[in-house]
Amino acid sequence: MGTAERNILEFAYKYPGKYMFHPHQDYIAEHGCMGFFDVIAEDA
Ligand SMILES: [Cu+2]
Repeated sequence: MGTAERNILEFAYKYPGKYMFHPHQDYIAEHGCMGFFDVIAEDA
């Protein structure tokens, strides 16, 4: 995605946990841009 672009993504993880994501554009990656998905177990 480009700067200021927005999208809706739907996906599932097999296991709960903390999953890091980050951009691959050098300038912002080198400045520490990153986030985490906090994945919780789905109620049965
Ligand atoms: Cu990467």
